[in-house]
Amino acid sequence: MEIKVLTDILAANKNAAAEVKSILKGKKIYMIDMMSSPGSGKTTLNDRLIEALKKKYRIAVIEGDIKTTKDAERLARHNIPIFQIETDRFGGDCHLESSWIKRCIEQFDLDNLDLIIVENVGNLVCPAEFQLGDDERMVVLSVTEGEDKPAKYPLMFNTSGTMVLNKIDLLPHLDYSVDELMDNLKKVNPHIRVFQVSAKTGEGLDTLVAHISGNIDKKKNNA
Ligand SMILES: Nc1nc2c(ncn2[C@@H]2O[C@H](COP(=O)(O)OP(=O)(O)OP(=O)(O)O)[C@@H](O)[C@H]2O)c(=O)[nH]1
Ligand SMILES: [Mg+2]
Repeated sequence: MEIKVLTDILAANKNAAAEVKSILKGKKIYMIDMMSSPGSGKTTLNDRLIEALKKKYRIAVIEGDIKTTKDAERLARHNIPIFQIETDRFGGDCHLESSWIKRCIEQFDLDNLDLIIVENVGNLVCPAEFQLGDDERMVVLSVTEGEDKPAKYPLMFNTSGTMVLNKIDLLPHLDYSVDELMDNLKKVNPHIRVFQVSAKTGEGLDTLVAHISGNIDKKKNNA
């Protein structure tokens, strides 16, 4: 008997990502893969973004964590479709995989959605390697993590189209150089768009909301 071994897990993930992309293209739904280290503020930012965007757009969320449904519970007040993936049930992976995203989106009412926000597992390494079939890879970095992160974790920053620099309300209390961060970032990815925000105070969020709205509209209007 021949025993078959799945040798290329990234290739399998890529295939499922292409299927997700094709489904979302057919339904003209925009999808964001939001990634960051644990605690950079993804759920806090999501809460703000949903609040601002839900007046105009129909939104669903996929939450990725190793364990607990805490983040899904934090967003439950919005009364939108939310899936929580606990990777602990699939071996405790430190990232989401596209086949899981496919299974989630197949259960959403895709004819009544404009935007899907995926909050990936908090990790600055693994999620970068796994494409999900999204339209926008968004890395969130908070100012308490240091200026060197793009240099130390280049894959995350050079495969993302957008970086959100969060917690800027803390800048007056820190010895932190935004210029130094930008230098490190541009060396790794000169084309990345950057938004400086505070998910706590709301500062800078209007520009980010306008950017996302523009992209949702663009996808809707493309035949
Ligand atoms: N001062 C400040 N605190 C923030 C901001 N955004 C988030 N926080 C705080 O940072 C902590 C972590 O925020 P979360 O939103 O849970 O971070 P997360 O990235 O979703 O965390 P994981 O899902 O565990 O990876 C919480 O105590 C938030 O209140 C911000 O803009 N400014
Ligand atoms: Mg979270």
